[in-house]
Amino acid sequence: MEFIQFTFVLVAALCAIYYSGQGPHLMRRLNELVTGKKGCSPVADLDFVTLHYFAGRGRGEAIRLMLEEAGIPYNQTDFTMETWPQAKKAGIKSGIYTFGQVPAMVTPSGLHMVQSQAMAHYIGRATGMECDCEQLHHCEVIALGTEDFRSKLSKIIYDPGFSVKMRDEYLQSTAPMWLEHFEKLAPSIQAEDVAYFGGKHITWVDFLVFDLLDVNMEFGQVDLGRPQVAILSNYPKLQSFYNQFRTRPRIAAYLNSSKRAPYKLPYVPTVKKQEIA
Ligand SMILES: N[C@@H](CCC(=O)N[C@@H](CS)C(=O)NCC(=O)O)C(=O)O
Repeated sequence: MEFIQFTFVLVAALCAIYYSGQGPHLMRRLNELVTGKKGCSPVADLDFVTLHYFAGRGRGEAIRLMLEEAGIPYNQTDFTMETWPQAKKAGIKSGIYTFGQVPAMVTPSGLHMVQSQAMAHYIGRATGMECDCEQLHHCEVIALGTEDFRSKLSKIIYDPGFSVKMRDEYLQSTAPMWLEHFEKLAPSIQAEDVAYFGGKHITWVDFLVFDLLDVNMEFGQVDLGRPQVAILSNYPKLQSFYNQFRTRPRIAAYLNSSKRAPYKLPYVPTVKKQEIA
């Protein structure tokens, strides 16, 4: 009898949850309670990471920032142009470099993976810096948007013919157009509030956006015989996000440490005579 009553109450409760539309919310709370991690589909902790990448910021930097913020110890391969060809061969042979490229991350428990955004997302899931399930599509849109914006800058700076004219065009038209889009997505500014791109708590997409803004800030500041450009000055929400993010204690400690590689352009541009204003 008791069992029948219990079953009846259980079914009634499940129906009530289903029809109230609160199911996903309750599942999230339950998930958080069980795993202690915020966000959709958490995975096991990462206790140590080897980051395979070049000795420079590039696509490794958002990953480093996440590891720093989460307090996960890591070491790095710091490849150079000389050491890379051999490492690439070995990485392809062992299967770690799925597409023959880095960044890649490897853990003592046998996890290995490539693709910087997939890695950032995984670290987010392992550390509670993951978006809520309802926000996941929004986070993916932002992440892929950072990739598209990033590719515009990469296209010019990795061009062996990179010139000051290309830099000017980028800063005058390409970057403002993309920053305008991101300004619309940026969290609102409230003096006391801490704002994030993926919802109410910090997530992996904040690291992708911060790194993207930082790369653009640095690019605008490089001395190429032109006035420097404070690239975020017309975008108050992005500027506020950038400033807030920089002051997170672990992020600030990393940004100010000597272990952070300096910003460097792959090619020093040539100023052609007709480009001198
Ligand atoms: N979509 C990949 C791109 C990886 C990529 O382009 N890696 C470059 C360095 S940033 C690389 O490994 N270059 C050396 C090579 O391809 O041999 C990601 O986001 O991780």
